Amino acid sequence: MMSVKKVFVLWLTGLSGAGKTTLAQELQKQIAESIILDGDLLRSSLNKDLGFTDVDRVENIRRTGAIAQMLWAQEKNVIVALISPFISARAAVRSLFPKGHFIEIFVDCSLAVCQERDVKGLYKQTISQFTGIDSPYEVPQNPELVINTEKLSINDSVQKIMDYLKQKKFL
Ligand code: ADX
Repeated sequence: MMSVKKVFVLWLTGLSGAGKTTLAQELQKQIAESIILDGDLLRSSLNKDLGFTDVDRVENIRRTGAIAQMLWAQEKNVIVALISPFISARAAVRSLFPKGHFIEIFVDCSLAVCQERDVKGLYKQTISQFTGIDSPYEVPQNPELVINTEKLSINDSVQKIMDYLKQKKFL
């Protein structure tokens, strides 16, 4: 029988400003052998050639999923912080992993609060094809976890994810 790896992918999806990067960085401090794949960073390097059309976003998600798969196959825990707005593109990435190892986490925060936080000052600009404004965000229908960052502190959010990983015997 093929041995089942004890490593996992945490796929954080949600609007810009929902808290994906912050959560990823806090999780990384607590999870050994973990690597972050962050949308903003990838877009400044590997995915520099991509924009924000639907087609480009699907390609962005596909590439990020491919790297995640490669790292996971080499026994790394992968923490992905990517808007990844499309259900079908996320499902395609999920299909690269054995059941249970791809953990989709909806980082839930209303557009109003993301706009109010406006961490990167992007909402106050008028950027076309912006997720949640004039580009769709498809809410996960059946994610492993929902983390509502309007209601939970960063610590409590991280704890909820760590508890899930312990419950599933990953940690
Ligand atoms: S994704 O939709 O293709 O998954 P990704 O997570 O890589 O997006 O990149 C999102 C980041 O790009 C945002 O956090 C923001 O900093 C920046 N950005 C620039 N333009 C847009 C836009 N039109 N929509 C969303 N994010 C944008």
